[in-house]
This record gives sequence, C-alpha cells and structure tokens, in this order.
Amino acid sequence: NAMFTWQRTSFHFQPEKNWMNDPNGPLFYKGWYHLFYQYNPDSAVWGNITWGHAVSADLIHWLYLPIAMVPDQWYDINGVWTGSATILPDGQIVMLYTGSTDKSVQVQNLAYPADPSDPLLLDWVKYPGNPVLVPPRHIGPKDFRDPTTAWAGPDGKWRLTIGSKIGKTGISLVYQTTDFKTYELLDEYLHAVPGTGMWECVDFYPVAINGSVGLDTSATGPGIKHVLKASLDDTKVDHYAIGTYNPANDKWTPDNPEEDVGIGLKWDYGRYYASKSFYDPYKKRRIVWGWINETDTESDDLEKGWASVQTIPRTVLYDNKTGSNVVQWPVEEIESLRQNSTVFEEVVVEPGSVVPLDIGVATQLDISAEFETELLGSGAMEEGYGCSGGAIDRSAMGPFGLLVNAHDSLSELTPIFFRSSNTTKGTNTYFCADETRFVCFESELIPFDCPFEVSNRICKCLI
Ligand code: DQQ
Repeated sequence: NAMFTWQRTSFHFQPEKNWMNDPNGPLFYKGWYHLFYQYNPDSAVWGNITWGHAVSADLIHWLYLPIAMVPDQWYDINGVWTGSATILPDGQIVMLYTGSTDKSVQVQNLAYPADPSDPLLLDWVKYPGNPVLVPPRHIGPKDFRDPTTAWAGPDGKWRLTIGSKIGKTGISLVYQTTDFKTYELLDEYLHAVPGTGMWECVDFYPVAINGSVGLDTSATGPGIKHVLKASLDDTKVDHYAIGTYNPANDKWTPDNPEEDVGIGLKWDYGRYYASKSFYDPYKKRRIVWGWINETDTESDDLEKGWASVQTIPRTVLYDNKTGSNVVQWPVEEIESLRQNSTVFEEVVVEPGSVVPLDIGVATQLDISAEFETELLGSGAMEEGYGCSGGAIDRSAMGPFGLLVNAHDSLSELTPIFFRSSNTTKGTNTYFCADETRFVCFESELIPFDCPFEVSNRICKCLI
C-alpha cells in the first residue's frame, strides 16, 4: 500500500529470508567471526530448525554461507537447537548443541568441523556416538537444553552447564568431561533460583573486576567475578547477576541474593532474548549477541517473508564504578559506518514538548545523544519504574528521548527513551523502547495531537 513498505535492516544481522531466532556457537577462527543461528529455511515462522551460518571480518558486514547443520538424524530430527562452541588450547573446535529427537526428547550432541584448515568452517560432522548426553532421571525430557561454552577447571577437566528446571525452580546442571564424549553429572547445581521456571540459553563467564579487558571463559583467580545469565522461558526475558564462582565445587553465588538471576537485573529492557557471549582472542574482548524477536504478527512475518534480527554485537565489561552490573556497548567496528554527521548542541526540551531535529536526507542514522535532566514535580520516591509503562507514563524526570521512525504528523513513531526515577538507592535510569505506537498501514488513524507526552491516547488503527 501507499504508506508502507517492509524494510530490512542494513547492519543488524538477518538472513536473506525466513525465520531466525537464537544466536548459536559464535566464535573467531582464522581471521573470521562466525555466527550460527536458529534458522527455518522454509518459512518465516519457527520450525524445521537448522543452523544458519554467516561470517564476517568486522562483525558488521556479513557473508551468508550454506546451512551448517540440518535435522537429519534421529537425535535431532525435530530440530538442531541451540548450542555453543568451545575452542580447545590446541585450536580444535568442539560444538555442542541440543537436538530434539524423533520422540521430542532434548539431548546434547557433539559436532566438529570436517576440515579444520577451512577458515570458513563450511562442513560439519556430527559425532557418530551422538547423543553424548540424555536428560538425567530427575529432569523432564523437554527441560534439558542449550549447553554453554565449556571452561577448564584447576584439575584440567572441562565443565559446562545446561539450563533446566525442577518444578518452578530454574536450575543449571554442571557436567565435567575430558573428551566431550563422556560426561559426569555433578550432584549439585551451578545455581538454582526458586520461582524462575525453565532456564534456557544459560551463559556463564568471567569478567575482570578492573573493568578493562574481556576474559577467556576458563579464566579464574583473584580480580575476577562471574556472570550467570539465564533466558527465562516463562517470561521470555534475559536476566543476569554477578557473583563468585568456586572452582573447587563448581558452584556460583550471587553477590547480592536480592538481585539473583531472574529476580534482579535484566540484560536488556527492549526486545531481546537468548543471548550468547564468546571470547574474541583477536581483540581480547567478550562479545554478546542477542536475538531481537518480532513485535509484529505471524501473518505480517509471512507477508514480509522474514522474522527477526540479531542485535549489533556488544562488548561486555564489568562496571567497576557501580560494582553491581555489567556495561555493554556496540563493538567499536560500528564506528567505521559513520560517514556524514550533523551535530546539535544545547537543545532545550521543555516538559511535554517535541523538538524536531533537521538532519537532512538520510537512509541510515546512528544517533549518539547526551541528556541533562531537571527534576519535574515533587521528586518523590518512585520505586518500581521500568520500561513496561511505555513512553506515556510520566515520572519525575521525564521520560525523555528520541522519536525515531516518525511520520511527519507524528501519527506513527517509536520512542527510544530514558526513564529516570528517584529510588531509595539514588537515581535509577532505564533505557527503553516503545513499539506500541505501531505503524498503521491502512492509513485511517484516530487523530491525536500530542503523541509523546501528557496524553494517554495511543495510535490506534481503524482497519
Ligand atoms: N530456542 C531454541 C532452544 C532454546 C530456545 C530452539 C530459546 O534450544 O531453548 O529454537 O529461544
């Protein structure tokens, strides 16, 4: 129709067509960054899950490669699901992934490159002895998935962890192995949090307390904390916490039990799930990928022929200023995309106002913005504010931000905004996006004149 065309992204990774979900097995090998991903080759909805594959020299420009693994064995015929790569000290790559079997049981499988001299890692061999792990007796057959990258313990054995649940308690099982073919399950969990449900796509890695460098997954010792991240199946939110890992008993303890995994920090407050990190030995940093799932409907996805994108990969470091969270930033390579720039300084944004910025003509924008805020209203304590109220709910300091993808009349827009609030622990700021002022493509809009502030009216389509 006249008002609307489906647009693809230019720099967020997405396949040429069809459905994509979790990032899988990211790694750096012989000069190439590899990204595998959950991919349906046949349709723009979830199903027939294979491992799509792409490589990049800079994490920004991607080359599509043939599908790396398809469901063709009894142990993965219902899907080659999420998994992670481990690079052994001699350079060998070990890939572990979840297979959904012919009976829809979740098992773990081993795969490795057919030709390690191939920098593109085009062909993958599934180990003939698969599956290498089946659900332990006390675990549900459909609650056993997404093995992490392995780390080496002080005894030289490898460890990896797999998310699951017991009743409503989210847990992460620990296995030890020397050859990735046979494993020993430890009696104790890496960690467990009641009420958090099934843990998908667990990620577990060290961060340097001085906040300056990324660490390889096996790093331990003084000056190191560990991040434990779980993707909560019940709420589809990635949560993490920072804590201490004890290599002697393979248990992790959160620094602050009140901010434990699943009940405290979210990894991201927008559309984001199933994240996975890897260590980049080339630039000595830890990079995190995340799946940006769709806000639109399945029928829209089918019409446009694709669904979802990956985030721009982000570098992650421990925040040594607060000591309670990580900081993440798009990889530095993104800077290479900046060409022309327009700078606005000292723009005053009065409460309830929208200030247009004339950026001329552009098809892509990378916006870097700094805000100074003034307290509005009483400055009363406002515990509990997050992103969920969208951009309309007012708090003492805003919200404030940028309206992107905005129609001239502001009838359609996406607020990318900050919400600061006064809490007993100081000012708390969330970085949010509000996709609810969705595009109305049958053009007849309920008229409204004040889309960002004050009003509770939102964009409604009369279709
Ligand atoms: N996606 C995969 C699973 C994982 C889920 C299946 C998370 O392995 O638990 O596509 O989005």
